[in-house]
Amino acid sequence: MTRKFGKKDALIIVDLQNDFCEDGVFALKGGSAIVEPINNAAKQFENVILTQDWHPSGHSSFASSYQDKEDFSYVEMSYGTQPLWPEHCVMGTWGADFHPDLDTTVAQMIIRKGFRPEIDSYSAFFENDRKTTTGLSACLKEKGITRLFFCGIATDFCVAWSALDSIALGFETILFEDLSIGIDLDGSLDEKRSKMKEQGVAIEKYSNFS
Ligand code: VGL
Ligand code: ZN
Repeated sequence: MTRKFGKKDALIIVDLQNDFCEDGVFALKGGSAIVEPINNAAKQFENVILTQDWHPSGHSSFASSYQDKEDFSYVEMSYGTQPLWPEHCVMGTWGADFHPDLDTTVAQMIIRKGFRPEIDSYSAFFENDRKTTTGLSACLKEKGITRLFFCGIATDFCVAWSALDSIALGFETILFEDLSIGIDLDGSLDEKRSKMKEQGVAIEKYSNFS
């Protein structure tokens, strides 16, 4: 079989998990709709990597871990301002599982993130303190992978943070925006889209990409 993408390319499918899709706590619209197109795209890649948001219960990014905080409010952490989320992707629960229709068999690697209680982790490369590494960059570089394509959830959080780190780490970086959906908290979608463009992330439609 000839694939569209080569040895130096990888598709990184971010957080395509139940809690971000229609039946989960975030209940984002459009989660289920991107699963089949992502499965088809993944068949065109030799290198496919999944990320999985994977929190212990009582995680510091959950509003419920504080006395008087509401979902989608903010708190100051040692590493900066952190939005507080509903309890989601608790390790080992249904919400943390990948969407049941996602073809996970093609993935070479699953990067779990957010498992340290005191620190959130959006990017596939670094936790939110921007220092603790997941090891993904070294792993990709050792394999000779130079071009990374991102899709999944959420465009304005885990996907954007991953794509921005990817560019900063020297990978050619492409976002498939038609294979991604966002949360859009207080204008975060526009903000992250501009930032990605400014930093050199190519924002493309998989359906047009050749
Ligand atoms: C995400 C908020 C909290 C994401 C993860 O996958 O974008 N967003 N945890
Ligand atoms: Zn999370």
